Amino acid sequence: MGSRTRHFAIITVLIAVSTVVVYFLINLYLFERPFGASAEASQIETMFQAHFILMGFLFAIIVVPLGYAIVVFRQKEGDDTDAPHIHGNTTLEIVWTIIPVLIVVGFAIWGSFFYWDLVSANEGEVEIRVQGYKWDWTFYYPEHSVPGEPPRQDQTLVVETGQPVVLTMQANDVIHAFWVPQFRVKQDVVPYNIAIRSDNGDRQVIDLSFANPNYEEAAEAFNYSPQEVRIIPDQPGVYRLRCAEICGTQHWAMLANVIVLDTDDYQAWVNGELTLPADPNFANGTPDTEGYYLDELKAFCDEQEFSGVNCESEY
Ligand SMILES: [Cu+2]
Repeated sequence: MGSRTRHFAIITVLIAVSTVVVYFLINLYLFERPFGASAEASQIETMFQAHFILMGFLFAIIVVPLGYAIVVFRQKEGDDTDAPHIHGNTTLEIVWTIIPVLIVVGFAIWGSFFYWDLVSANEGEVEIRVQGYKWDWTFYYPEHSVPGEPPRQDQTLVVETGQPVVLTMQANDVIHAFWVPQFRVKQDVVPYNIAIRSDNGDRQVIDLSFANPNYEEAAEAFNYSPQEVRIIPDQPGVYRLRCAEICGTQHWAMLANVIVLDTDDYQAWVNGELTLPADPNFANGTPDTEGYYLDELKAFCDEQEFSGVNCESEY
C-alpha cells in the first residue's frame, strides 16, 4: 500500500471514529434533553438525531485531517525545504460547494414537510385556550364550558393521552412564549387587544381576551387568529410549561404544571373529582423556599402511578 493510500485509509477510519464519538457527546451531554411526551416529540427527535450525526461528521471531516496533518506532516528536524506550492483545486471546490448545498436544501425540504405536518389540523382535535400574562398562565377549556357562561378555566394545563389538542394562545400584556420541553414544541405568544379608531376619532379597544364570554363572536367579527400549537400527548405524566421569552422581572417564575392523564383520570378531572397540585408561580408564594411546589407535583405523580415516568426527574 502506497503512503498516500495509507494516509487516506487512516484518516477515513479516524473520521468515522470521531463522528461517532462527537455524536454521542452532543446527544448525551451537550444537548441533553428530557424524554419526549408527544407524537410531535418523536418526529422532532428524528430531526435532532439527523442533525447531531451531521454535526459529528462535519466536525470530524474538518478537525481530523487538520490534526492529522499537524502531527504527521510536521516539519522534520533539519529539513529546511519548502512544501509543494498548490494553486487551488477547481474540482474539489465544486464538490465542496455542491454537496453542502444539497444537504442544506435537503434538510430545508424535509423540515418544511415536517413543519407543515406539525401545523396542520389533526383529526378530532379539541381546543384549549392558553393565556399568558405577567407572570402566570391561565387555561380555558371551551370543550368543558357551559354555553353562555364564562368559560371553564384552570391554572393547570390538563390533557388526555392520545387526544389531539390545538392550543390557541394569546398574551395579556407583553410577548411570552409557550414551551414544554417534553413536548418539544415552542411558540411565541403575542398580546391580543385590537384598538380601533372610529371616523370621529374615538379610540375603542376590542376585548379579544379568552376570558370574554363573547370571545367567539368578537374573534369572528375582527378576524382575530391567536397563535396555535398542536400536540398529541402520548405519555401520561407531569411536566412543566415555562415561559421562554424574557418578559420582565419575574419571568423566571412564569410556570404552569402540565398534566397528561389517561382517559379515566381525565374524566375524573373533568368531573371535578381529581385534586391537582398547586400552581407554581410567583404570586402563590416564594418559589425559592417552597421549591416551586415540586413536592406536591412529585406526590401527585407517584399517586397516579404513571407508567414509565420518572417522578423524581426535574420538572
Ligand atoms: Cu413570559
